[in-house]
Amino acid sequence: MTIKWYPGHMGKAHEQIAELIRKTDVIIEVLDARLPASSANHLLAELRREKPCIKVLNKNDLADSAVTRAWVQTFRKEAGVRALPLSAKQLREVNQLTRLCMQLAPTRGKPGRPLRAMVVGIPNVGKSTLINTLAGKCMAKVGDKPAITTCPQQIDLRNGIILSDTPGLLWPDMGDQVAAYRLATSGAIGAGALDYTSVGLFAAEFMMLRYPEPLIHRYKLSGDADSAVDILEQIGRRLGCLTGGGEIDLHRAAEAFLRELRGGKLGRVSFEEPEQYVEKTIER
Ligand SMILES: Nc1nc2c(ncn2[C@@H]2O[C@H](COP(=O)(O)OP(=O)(O)OP(=O)(O)O)[C@@H](O)[C@H]2O)c(=O)[nH]1
Ligand SMILES: [Mg+2]
Repeated sequence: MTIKWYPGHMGKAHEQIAELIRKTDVIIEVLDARLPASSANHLLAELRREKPCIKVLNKNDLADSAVTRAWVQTFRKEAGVRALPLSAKQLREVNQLTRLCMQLAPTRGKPGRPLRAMVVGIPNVGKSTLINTLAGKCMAKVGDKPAITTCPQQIDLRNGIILSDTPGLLWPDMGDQVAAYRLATSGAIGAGALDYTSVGLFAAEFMMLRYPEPLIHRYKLSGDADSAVDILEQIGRRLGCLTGGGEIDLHRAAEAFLRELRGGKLGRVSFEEPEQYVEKTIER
């Protein structure tokens, strides 16, 4: 099934971000550390132009640390870009952002000349969580599903920095369906726009190829699981996802499996690596 999700508030958010960006000194683009290429929004890259940018690789607690290190090296080669892996709930890690913002806009952050930073990124990536950690209190609404924030909000950190929280933004045409499936696996796409079974099969196949040990270990998979359907069926059996008639309910199995994968129950996982990104860019 083709994944496409661009609810009405996103078109409006795109216009609002375009307007706000003109008065912004530093852009904090929040990426998902597990899929830094697929979670990068080309619409935001176009809006950003030459503005200094910090690429935050968030949810780093869930990502494969060796792969994150490779991504950081890749992003550091981009002009005007700083890359910072972190977990938005960890104050010590998040505090590095304040210092980086000041470095990137040294004439700002003074009385009468606040530094204006805008936090942008795809839905459910942790933008509002990051802002709440920086603010030291719950200023922005947070939730474990996409499209929690639906209009921009300004938050004065009272340290010379004014932050804008913005709604998660995707793009109308999801031509790259591998990227769309990675986004869906991570939880960035609204549940109503998803066929859970297809996404669960995609994720099961990926895990079997890239991280087979935690998958086999957690669900005690038998050796005859040689297709994605077999794997998801075995997972469904283990997790007790059965229909009234005792058959395996693949939809429920996919939902339960994705919940576990997203919650880190299968260990730290990255869905893409920089070499794949470079190859893909060259192909285009
Ligand atoms: N494990 C982990 N979870 C995180 C992290 N940051 C945020 N989350 C969780 O991700 C979910 C989404 O967080 P939000 O801050 O609402 O995300 P958002 O980017 O503001 O989402 P929208 O407003 O919908 O665009 C919440 O359940 C957070 O607790 C992180 O670094 N690690
Ligand atoms: Mg939000």
